[in-house]
Amino acid sequence: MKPKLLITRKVFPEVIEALSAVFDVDHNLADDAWTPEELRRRASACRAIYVVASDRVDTALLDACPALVMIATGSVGYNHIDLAACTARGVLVTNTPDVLTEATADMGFALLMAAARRVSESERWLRAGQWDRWAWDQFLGADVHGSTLGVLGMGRIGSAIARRAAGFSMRVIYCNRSEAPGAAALGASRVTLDELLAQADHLMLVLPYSTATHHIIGERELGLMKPTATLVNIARGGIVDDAALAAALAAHRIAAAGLDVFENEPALNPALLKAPNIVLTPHIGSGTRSSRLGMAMLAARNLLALEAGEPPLTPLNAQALKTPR
Ligand code: 8YV
Repeated sequence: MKPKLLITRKVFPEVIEALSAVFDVDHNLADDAWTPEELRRRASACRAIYVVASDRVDTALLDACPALVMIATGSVGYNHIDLAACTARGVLVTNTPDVLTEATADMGFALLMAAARRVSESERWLRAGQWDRWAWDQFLGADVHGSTLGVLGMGRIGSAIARRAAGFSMRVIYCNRSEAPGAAALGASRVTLDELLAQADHLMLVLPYSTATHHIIGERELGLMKPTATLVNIARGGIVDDAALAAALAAHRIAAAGLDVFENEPALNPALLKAPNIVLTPHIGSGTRSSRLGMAMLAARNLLALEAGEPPLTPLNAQALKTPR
């Protein structure tokens, strides 16, 4: 009998095909977002679960799944998973780093350009039929080329953004818990958070979400930014206090924002929808076909490796394999 695998969201057919050769797959073809109760019920007899970032893997789920040995998340972020609880129970967790780095960095730049140059705001105005003449001072934005880019969180995606910034002749500063390897070679210098906020013409958030980074950008931090600055969040909702950001934009305390992630997404703080110069996208940072297929396949290859008795490709808690079950 094949081991049971639950796939919580509809995924590419080639991924299902590869997994079905080894697993008895229960696939959420309807692509409904299950409640935690529904997820627990469906996962209870499973050996492995293939989740996405909107699925919460907590002790209640782990307790409901006595046969569980592995969680593969189709995301690089893993703040939705109680990693310590998984490790304690000997449940291996894998994520999908690297394959989405470049696509997500592209999206960071897309949001930066669109927000700084008021692309969405002016398009909304044009579509509303308000364009009756050209004017010298219409929708003047901020220069991206030659400006100072602040990167909060200089990991793989932050470094990919810094590489792009070189092509725009930008000065790059970053804030990270430690000196980022390779940052100096990219011409990026490390500063404190307050220095980053005060000096950046454009601020890019690329750090993981945790209790330590919850609302790391709030009213105080927005107040330290330049009134001409752009804020871009391609990391996680909750890193920014969305209510404080909407208030800062409405009061022109900063000039613009580009957001791909939100607190409580897919619900949005209604104040963000009313903010003047804001570009909003529905968590599509990694959303190119090659990147999403790469992520989905990497998650699958991790699952297949486990069943083949091979080491996982991208484990988050390899030590779980040693925990007696
Ligand atoms: C995913 C992401 O598309 O990888 C991540 O952490 O945020 C996105 O790239 C999304 O989370 C789907 O699970």
